[in-house]
Amino acid sequence: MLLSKPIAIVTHSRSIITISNFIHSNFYPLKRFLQPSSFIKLFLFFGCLCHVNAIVAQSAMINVSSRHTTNLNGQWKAILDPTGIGTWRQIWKEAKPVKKTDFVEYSFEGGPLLHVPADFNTQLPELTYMEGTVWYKKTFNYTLPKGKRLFLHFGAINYVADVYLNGNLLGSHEGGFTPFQFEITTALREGENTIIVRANNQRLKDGLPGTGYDWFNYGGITRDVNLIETDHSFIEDYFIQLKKHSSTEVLGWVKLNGTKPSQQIQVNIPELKVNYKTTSNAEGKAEIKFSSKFKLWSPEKPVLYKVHIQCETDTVVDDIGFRNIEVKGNKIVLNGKPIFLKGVNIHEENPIRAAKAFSESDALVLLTWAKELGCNLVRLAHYPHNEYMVKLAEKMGLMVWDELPVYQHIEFATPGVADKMNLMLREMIRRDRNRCGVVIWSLSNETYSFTPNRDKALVELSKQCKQLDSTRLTTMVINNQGYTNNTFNVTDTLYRYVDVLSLNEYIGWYVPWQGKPQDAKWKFVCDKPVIISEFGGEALYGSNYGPKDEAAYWSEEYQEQIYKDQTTMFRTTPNLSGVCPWILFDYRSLGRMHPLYQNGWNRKGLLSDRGEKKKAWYIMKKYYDSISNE
Ligand code: GCB
Repeated sequence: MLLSKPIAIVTHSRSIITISNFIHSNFYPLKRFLQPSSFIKLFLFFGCLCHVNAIVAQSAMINVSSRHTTNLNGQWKAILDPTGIGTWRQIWKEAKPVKKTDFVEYSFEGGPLLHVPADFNTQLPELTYMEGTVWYKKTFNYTLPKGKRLFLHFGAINYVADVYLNGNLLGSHEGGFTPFQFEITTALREGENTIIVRANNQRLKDGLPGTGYDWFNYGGITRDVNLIETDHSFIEDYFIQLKKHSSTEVLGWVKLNGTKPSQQIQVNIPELKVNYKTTSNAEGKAEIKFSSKFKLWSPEKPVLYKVHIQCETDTVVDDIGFRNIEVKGNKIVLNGKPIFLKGVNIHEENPIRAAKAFSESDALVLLTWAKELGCNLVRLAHYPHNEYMVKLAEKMGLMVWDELPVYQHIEFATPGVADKMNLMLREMIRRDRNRCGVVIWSLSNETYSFTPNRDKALVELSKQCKQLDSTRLTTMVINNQGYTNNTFNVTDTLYRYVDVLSLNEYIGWYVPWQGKPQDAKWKFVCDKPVIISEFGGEALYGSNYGPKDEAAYWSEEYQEQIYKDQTTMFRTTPNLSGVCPWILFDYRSLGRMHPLYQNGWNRKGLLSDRGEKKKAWYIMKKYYDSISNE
């Protein structure tokens, strides 16, 4: 028999695992005569055609910091695998020589150590430009009390992760910016346990994002790793926010997971003397409905309450704020008052370290500058940032724009892509829906109407988003408006399906002005609030190499003029409800190759990579200071 075990042929490159097992066990004589390189080609070939029926990771439980956790951050052992051959070698088995004539061509012992969480690229020179596989290993001891359950939770791994425990595949996860977990209650061993992770940040044509994007592709286990111990039944998820349009009524739910789904549930807010009681049903779900006199959260007064969510077998505590965000006519309204969103775009990068941002202190660096600029909103572009960012922004009085990595040329018509979008949407909303600071779900950035199936896929996504959470505003960012004779023609059909029209325009940088900024005219496809979600241009801090009115010298004055013109032009934009300059800091992007001015950095920052303020910073700050939301 050729087939010693069934091959699951589905649709993913992880088929490599099964195919390699298959060849290993069935064509051993043939294998001996083939060079490893031929094998890699063979596996990659099969990999393109099909995939392993990988066990998909579970949706992560929320509010990890309030749980009984054992943190697995720190040094992990690593094997660098730029060619991807580690899958064929089945590194997760950690084979050891048995006979005198045996040898094994890999080992975690004696190899490099990598810090977790962090990107791998900035930890070793040979990983600087790596877009491929790194294998990580961590051992831990754990004694699980009888009747308890244990989960292995990852904040995020970019981009595909296969996770093994004690030599067995727990499952896989695709998507670089959202959490996932595996229950390991039964797979856990007494004594030492070994986690091995294959973290692969190769770009995928059918990935989210796809193959082309203007930021650094930081790979690895980029966010916290935790073991979470729970009772047999625990609070898996909850949604505790104000009912849409109300400033007093909470409408939400609690969801239990476990063998005792039906339990007494309590939600207490001691400061408000709220003590709400209910019972969960046979599916573990309970509706939460109560009223109180909340001090509403706002950028000026970012009030958060300690909310205790309890069932008979679990308690979690969360800092939750209450506010109402809505659209009334063509205005964005917070707690009943129109508000102008003074935003700034931020990438998840600490420019000072020139590395992926992952910690609360990184978040503090970025958000402190946003506050100093006078912002009340941060657009966390172009993917869900780490939870520290979202939580700290909320605490600091910054509204948050959360975004999916549905960026530019996504293959909307490729089978599987819509499912990936849907999964990432669920993962993002699940993690952040109790953060009142989050006011906008942004579903995409700069997609193109000519891409097959785009409208169908994104309209469906926006429906799913509203089903998951109808309390926040939705947007999809577009940059394909016409601009001729100093007139903007904003027509994209997707605008019909969002609460807020967001558009990116780079007049003065990629597109020259066609008239005076103060004379710009606008035509809109529909009457809704408008956010100019990106504008700007590049400047190298301190650049004074050439004429100040020529773009090719990256001068601060040239960028400053763009900001002067843009802030003048904003006065002409009907329904303008907010703006977001691109971008707070210079950030790493390998497509930015000018050796004198860019050197691998997108220089559109208002701040240099070392935090120096460029001239444009002061124009933007003055503009924000001139707008009162009182
Ligand atoms: C855009 C993109 C953003 C880019 C920016 C730029 O329109 O949305 O991701 O980085 O332009 O710098 O060109």
